[in-house]
Amino acid sequence: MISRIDLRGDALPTGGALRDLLPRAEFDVEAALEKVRPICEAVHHRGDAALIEFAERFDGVTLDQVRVPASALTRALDELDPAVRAGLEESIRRARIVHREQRRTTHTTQVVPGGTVTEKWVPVERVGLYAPGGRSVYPSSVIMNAVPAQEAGVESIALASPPQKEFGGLPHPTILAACALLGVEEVYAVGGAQAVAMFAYGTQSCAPANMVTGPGNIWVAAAKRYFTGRIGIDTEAGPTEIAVLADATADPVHVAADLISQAEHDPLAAAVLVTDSVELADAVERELEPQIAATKHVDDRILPALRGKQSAIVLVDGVEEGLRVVDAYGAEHLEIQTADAAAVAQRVRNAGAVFVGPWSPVSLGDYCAGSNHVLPTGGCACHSSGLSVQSFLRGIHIVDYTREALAEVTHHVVTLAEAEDLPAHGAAMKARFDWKVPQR
Ligand code: HSO
Ligand code: ZN
Repeated sequence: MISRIDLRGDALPTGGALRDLLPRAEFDVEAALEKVRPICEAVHHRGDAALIEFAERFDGVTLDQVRVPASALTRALDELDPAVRAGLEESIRRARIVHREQRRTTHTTQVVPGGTVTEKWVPVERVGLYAPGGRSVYPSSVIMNAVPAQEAGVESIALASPPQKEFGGLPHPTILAACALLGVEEVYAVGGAQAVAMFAYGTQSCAPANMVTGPGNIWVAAAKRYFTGRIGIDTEAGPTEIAVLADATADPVHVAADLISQAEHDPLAAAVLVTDSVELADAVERELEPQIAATKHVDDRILPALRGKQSAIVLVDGVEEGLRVVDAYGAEHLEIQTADAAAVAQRVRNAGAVFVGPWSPVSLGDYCAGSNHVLPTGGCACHSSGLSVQSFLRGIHIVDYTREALAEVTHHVVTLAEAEDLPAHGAAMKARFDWKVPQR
């Protein structure tokens, strides 16, 4: 069902060599780039008309406008199952508690007497959020994108989600209801790469955005890469990953359930168990079968995900070695199911988010922990963080020196400018002091 990689015995290799021994899905965004280029160009040149054409071609719906009317949002909220509404409200409430505390305050540093640098945190002006349709209709992801943008103070937030044939060309009603709960009023029935292009270029009905975030399929990821440099993006979201670092104290029922929970997302999803206990590995494998038999999405997602080369049980000599393995892997989600899990979790360097002990499963983080579930995948956790208020802020340095403070440092600037063969830089300093370097 799930392959084993035995790293016991010999000393573990380091760095890239260790990473090469670990499983990972291929997610070739580069190959998709060629296909999204004409889509992006069409949106650039023909705006809404191109979006309407793509809705016909890719989503099988005929739209006369891409903007979703306010009445559709209100209706979706009115018709939302009250229990789902309560769950979404609790998810929003907890996410707000955490993200509100991520706000940054302006800070002024006095570098020298009369010389200050202030770092001012300014939200991005306009953000486009993407919510996928089809297999992954996740109102929870609308929350995870909108809440940090709102708490950062982003003034203009728009959302795009694919038009759905069965809902008369509107995005999925739970996506619309989530928007209504969050107060996101500007919504477009546009999916895929064309949604990213709409936000990047702007069209007749949608103003351009400075940034696009939100998960999507490979076409959305490719479009984000296409526009990198022109607009801001979150990290490219690849298939979901869960790694579990467990020892003999872990409960195999929990471990199996958690591996299956993320395998449920996608046939390319990765589930990796790293353990020093063969007994636990065997018990988890035994446990997978009945649990899978009792769930949904088995043949299309869970089995291909667990059998795929991206998933494995990795056997190691001890928790110490396990830590090195999970650090080399850099999982999107990492669960620590060991004795003294909190202490082990403190030592993790590379992971999108860490879930400590038996009572903090990834599913909690997906919906209601207060943490964000938009996290780096594909090993990007080694250099990037998940979505946060910080993602939507820019820190602007405000430099303010007096005449005296400038005079005092001019000789250094002039010398450095000359060393770089940039005499005009030095001249811009001397111009303020009768074209001389002030005496100290
Ligand atoms: N685990 C997914 C997010 C998600 N789970 C949405 C359920 N709904 C990627 O972090
Ligand atoms: Zn999930």
